[in-house]
Amino acid sequence: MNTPIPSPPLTIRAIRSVAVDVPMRYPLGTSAATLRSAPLLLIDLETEEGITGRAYLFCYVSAAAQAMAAMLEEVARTVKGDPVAPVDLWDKLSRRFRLIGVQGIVRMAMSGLDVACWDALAVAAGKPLVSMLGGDIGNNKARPIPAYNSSGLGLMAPEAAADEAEKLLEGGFRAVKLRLGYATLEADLAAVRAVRKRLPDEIALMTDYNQALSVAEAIRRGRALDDEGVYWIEEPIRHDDYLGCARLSRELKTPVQIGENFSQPQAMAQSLAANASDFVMPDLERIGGVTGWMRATAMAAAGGIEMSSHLFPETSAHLLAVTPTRHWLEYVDWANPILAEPLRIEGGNAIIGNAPGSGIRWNDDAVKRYRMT
Ligand code: SMN
Ligand code: MG
Repeated sequence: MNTPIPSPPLTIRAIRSVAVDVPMRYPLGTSAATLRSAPLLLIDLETEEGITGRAYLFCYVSAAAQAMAAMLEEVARTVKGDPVAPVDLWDKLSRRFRLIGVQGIVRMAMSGLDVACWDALAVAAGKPLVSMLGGDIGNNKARPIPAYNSSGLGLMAPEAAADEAEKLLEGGFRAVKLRLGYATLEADLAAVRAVRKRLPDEIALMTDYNQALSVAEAIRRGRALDDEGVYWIEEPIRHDDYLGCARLSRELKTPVQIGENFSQPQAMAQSLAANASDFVMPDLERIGGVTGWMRATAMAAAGGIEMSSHLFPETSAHLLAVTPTRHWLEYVDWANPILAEPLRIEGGNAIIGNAPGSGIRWNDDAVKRYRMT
């Protein structure tokens, strides 16, 4: 009989964070704001045992990075000396932050800790994160993780969008996402038609309104898009108007996609109960890290609803590999400059490496270069 060698439990010593602002290759105009750089908060979870867990948060606006770092310091004070047990830590922190509310940047800081904890556990076990969660890398050949390139295709002139769409297919992608929400339906149609015309028919074209429309306008524009070869219409209206989304899902032929704004799995439960969308796409830092994602996968699987990821392609690839109803990985190259080894895409699919953990390690020179002052 083999005698198992117990690995020591990990204990939280400190959480360090560094804010960086990484220029984007393609500026991203959305119906809400234009992003020219990606403000990221890089997290190192240090343990007494010498193992480090890593994660990053997407801050959306650079001013938020400081606030998120401050929240993370409060998280660190709350969990210092605790075992690296992410489910228990989520519980403890939910209690600690009940008065301010586990939402907004509070829940983002908690998610950052959660992702770093899971990374540390996997690194300590010497296994890729997917294996820690009960999956097998080998299976990804039999059932790949298709990725769409979302690194660009903001609001811009139709022919410029078509040019950029072609560039985004480099590297073998078979799907891209176009941002919509121009001033008029005609302008939306012009962008979709220019891109669709330039792309081979078998390339999927997702679209994203970033909550720009009223319900009535979304029905009008959605009907017009129904015959334009669009794969999904994302966040056409306010993200939390589940009844409105349900009406759109019923009335439009094109699938409605929502989920990046689900705040913890509870929001996704409410959305599913309302039949708000055809597909879901939770976001790692809003759903509650790896712990929240795994709870969300159970609901999607029980409801038989296809589940994609939002941002964070490196960790999300591991998570989709253990998501029974896995659909598309959203690929963005925004963190690539500060990563020692960016996520690989081959033949349009995400490739999970054999490195222990999520595979996130920093390119220290680039971190120095892009550090916020
Ligand atoms: C998005 C995400 C993050 C920043 C800008 C735009 C968009 C998406 O909603 O789903 O990619
Ligand atoms: Mg979106």
